Amino acid sequence: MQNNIFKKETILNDISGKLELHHQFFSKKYFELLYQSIKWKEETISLFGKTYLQPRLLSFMGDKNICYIYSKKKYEASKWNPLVLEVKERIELFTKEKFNSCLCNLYRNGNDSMGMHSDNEPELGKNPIIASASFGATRKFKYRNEVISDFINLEDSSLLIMSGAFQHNFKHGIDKVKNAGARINLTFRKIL
Ligand SMILES: O=C(O)CCC(=O)C(=O)O
Repeated sequence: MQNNIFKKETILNDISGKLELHHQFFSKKYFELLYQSIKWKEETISLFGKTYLQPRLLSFMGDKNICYIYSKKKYEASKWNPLVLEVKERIELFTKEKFNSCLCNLYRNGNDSMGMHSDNEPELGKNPIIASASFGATRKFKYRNEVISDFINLEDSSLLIMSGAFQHNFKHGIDKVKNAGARINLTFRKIL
């Protein structure tokens, strides 16, 4: 049975973008199951002519023939993991939006991170809605523009919805931190 007792927090809701956080949105079962069942991969990233390993493990999945160009690298979607599909369906029921792909990130510990960036690739459309599900250790989600620099804690089983002009006006990322346990983040996207 789904847990429907969750708390909504509106972090940002104006012309610069919308950020909405739902605490305890998912059942607690997911972290371990996703950790075991997703085929996590090390991926490289090219920066200023040099190639580095990304500081986390990844998996990109989605509907047939979906590809995504992210950090100048093309990812072809693998088949949906049934649990990721279950999470997606729960989000779709709630948001009344449809998603066709998911970028899965595994932060193995506090040394893993994600640099500040915007998800503003043209294939996501003008004001994309991105649904971001977090499982496992709490990590700080930093976001900033020229005026605001703030963070929110993304706890286990929470759902963050980024929408409106957020990707055009803000960068976001996850810094390294001391002594964090593993965390999984699933970001559901609609690739046009
Ligand atoms: O791990 C997170 O919460 C951030 C994920 C993210 O920014 C992304 O996948 O683009």
